Amino acid sequence: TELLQAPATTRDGAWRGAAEVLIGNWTGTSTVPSRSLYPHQWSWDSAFLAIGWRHLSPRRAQRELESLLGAQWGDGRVPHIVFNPSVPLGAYFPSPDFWRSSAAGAGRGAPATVETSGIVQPPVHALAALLVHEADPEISRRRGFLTRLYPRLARWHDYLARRRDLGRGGLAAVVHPWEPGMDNSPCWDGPLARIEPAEPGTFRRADLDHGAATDRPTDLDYGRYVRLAAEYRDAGYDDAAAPHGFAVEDPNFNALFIASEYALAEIAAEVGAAPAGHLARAERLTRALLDRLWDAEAGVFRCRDLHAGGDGLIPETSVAGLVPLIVPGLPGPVVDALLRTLTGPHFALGDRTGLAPSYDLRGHAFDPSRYWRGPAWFNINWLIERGLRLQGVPERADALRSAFLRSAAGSGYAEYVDPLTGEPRGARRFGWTAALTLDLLG
Ligand code: 9WN
Repeated sequence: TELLQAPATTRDGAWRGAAEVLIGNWTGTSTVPSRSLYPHQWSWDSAFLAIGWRHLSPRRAQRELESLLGAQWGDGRVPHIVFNPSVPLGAYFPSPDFWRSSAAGAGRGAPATVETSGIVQPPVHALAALLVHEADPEISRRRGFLTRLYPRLARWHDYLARRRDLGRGGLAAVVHPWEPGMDNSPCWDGPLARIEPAEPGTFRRADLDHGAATDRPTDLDYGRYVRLAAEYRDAGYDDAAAPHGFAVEDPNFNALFIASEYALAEIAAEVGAAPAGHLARAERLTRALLDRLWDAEAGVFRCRDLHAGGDGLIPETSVAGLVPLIVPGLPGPVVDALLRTLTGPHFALGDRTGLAPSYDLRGHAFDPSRYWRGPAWFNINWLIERGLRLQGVPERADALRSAFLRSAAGSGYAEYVDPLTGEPRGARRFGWTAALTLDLLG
């Protein structure tokens, strides 16, 4: 019964549609992003899914995060995919026989009984855990939810801080384009150009069985993704030993790290641990984000290529550079500049669909249908909505919330939409689109 307590309002249609998607994508211990395209458990998807589930079933929301954190490696990393053993190997590429986590990752403490990938995704989990707890503190306390999760979340953040500060400037670096979650962002074109693609005949893309080739990354991108992942695997997923031909500091990844570190401080206080270390780390990360990635002239945070010469700042304007709006305590001029960029000609928030595109509308690589090279994504728009509230512009947040709800329900809970026309793209009945709809409906 807990599952179907719909609010008795005219918003029922959207609420029911979104609830049906979550229920349909639930496997018993977690939720697939899509039954067709992504039939396993993904890391940052799970965090967003839990944020939605808390409105339907706080228990399932907790299970979602517990099952993900249950596949954590001994070194603290939370893998970007946890594979469902009952799904055929050919349903998704790269499959467990590519990653070989239990064997190749044994030295890093990969689980022996569940197969996972060996890379990570943005750390949204502590933020999600706190929001799930707040939805029903009583069930959460009774189940010892935060008490059990806190040490795992703390080790996850320690992994990022200790093993992934490859630039030695205080931020966490990503070592594969799948890690920031924006696979084919134009930001990676420069760093990826140095990577020799894997031979085309050596792997088979399963994504093209379900998705239109023009909406997905290219074969050349995939060749490079495969090469980088294989090299990391062949180094035993050891961050100190791997060649890391791709190493980038991403503002979206690090902004989420900061927001989650603040959440971890609150979680620590709830479970009787010390919050001070988490607060101090969140402040240090914020200073590093400003020092290393802020481009005052452009009014946006940039990605930094750790293998490039000069300052390494990548001259592409991605929505990743606006997500730091979710970071508390940014200097006023930085917030003002971010708001100007968001509403100006490059992102035009409020125009057309009302959603923020994933990449500069005027950028040379802008493509309204190809994945992270232009389309509007719902998780990112949810983060920006949250950022607008945090930064004290509730009218803008309200408008974005309405645009989100209209597009999400109107697109059949699409994975992403054309930011100019609102046309649905990618998978339908997509997990986080539905989950975050529930969250915005409240
Ligand atoms: C690779 C599951 C994931 C999201 C990512 C999105 C996409 C995978 C893919 O799907 O990536 O991890 O096969 O394209 O880019 O953000 O977590 O929804």
